[in-house]
Amino acid sequence: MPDEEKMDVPFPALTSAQRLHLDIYGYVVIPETLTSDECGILIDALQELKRDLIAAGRPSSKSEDLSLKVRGAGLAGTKPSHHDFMRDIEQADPSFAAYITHPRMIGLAAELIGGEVRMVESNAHINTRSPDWDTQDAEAFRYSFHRGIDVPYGSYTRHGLYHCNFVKTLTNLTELRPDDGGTVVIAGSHKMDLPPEQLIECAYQDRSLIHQVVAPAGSTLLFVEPLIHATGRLTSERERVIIITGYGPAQLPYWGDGVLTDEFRAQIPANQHLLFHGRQNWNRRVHERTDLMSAVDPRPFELGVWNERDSQ
Ligand SMILES: O=C(O)CCC(=O)C(=O)O
Repeated sequence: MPDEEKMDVPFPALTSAQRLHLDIYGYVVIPETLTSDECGILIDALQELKRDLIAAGRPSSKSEDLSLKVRGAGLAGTKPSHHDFMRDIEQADPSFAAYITHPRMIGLAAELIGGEVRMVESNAHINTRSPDWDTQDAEAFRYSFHRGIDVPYGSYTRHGLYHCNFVKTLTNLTELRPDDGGTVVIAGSHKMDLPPEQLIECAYQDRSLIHQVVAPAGSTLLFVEPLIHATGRLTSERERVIIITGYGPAQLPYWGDGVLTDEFRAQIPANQHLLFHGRQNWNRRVHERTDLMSAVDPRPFELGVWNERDSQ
């Protein structure tokens, strides 16, 4: 691929300690990936999208009638809820495309995927506590635990380091204190090729196996999808706002329900073709970290303007 078609992304994107944390637990929280101003821009745009989706009658992201959707996006749940899961948001606001194309996010995903990446889904959640939160028994609470890909198909190890073909960057746009419902994970489950029901049952027997994200606004939860995970239990009066991109190897398909408009397609620069369109080819063009102790590429990157990114 000519250099002008390659984006400038950090490599390695993780410090050695972050990489080790990811390998052991299946996730790591990266601080300060976005500034508070950048979080504010994304929150405003997500709140606007949420208002517009409600005004449009809560269209399903699965609707085949694209005219019902709002700027390409829809909702996972069409009934009024304390938890709005907005799907296929990639075209709904330029700041969402800026998040997807953020070089640090792509670098984080690419390091775990072990080569070129494409966007496979683009989502956001805005949630408050459930109406029955105060009658729930915290000790007996059950999360909606799930994993996005199974362990043997989704993972491989090379140079002693874990890699995965389905990775998410989930950025906390609001501060998450312990009662703010940060994402929960069953730590280390990304390497356990066992029925998820068994792993979940064991985690409820020993809840220290369940780790919850408690982190400032502007931090990113990087995790691999064989890791069993769920939305946490929110009991505070605060609203949680998160934005997520799913990334995969360039030859896997996009699996959201969004359809890029001609207008959006026309704005995709050469160095983002792979990210938005992938490549139909057997060669995934491996680029792996070979040493845990390799120095991180620490360059700062901005949310910026999505289609004005530097090439390599
Ligand atoms: O709401 C959350 O924190 C979890 C999101 C999630 O389950 C996912 O992206 O697969």
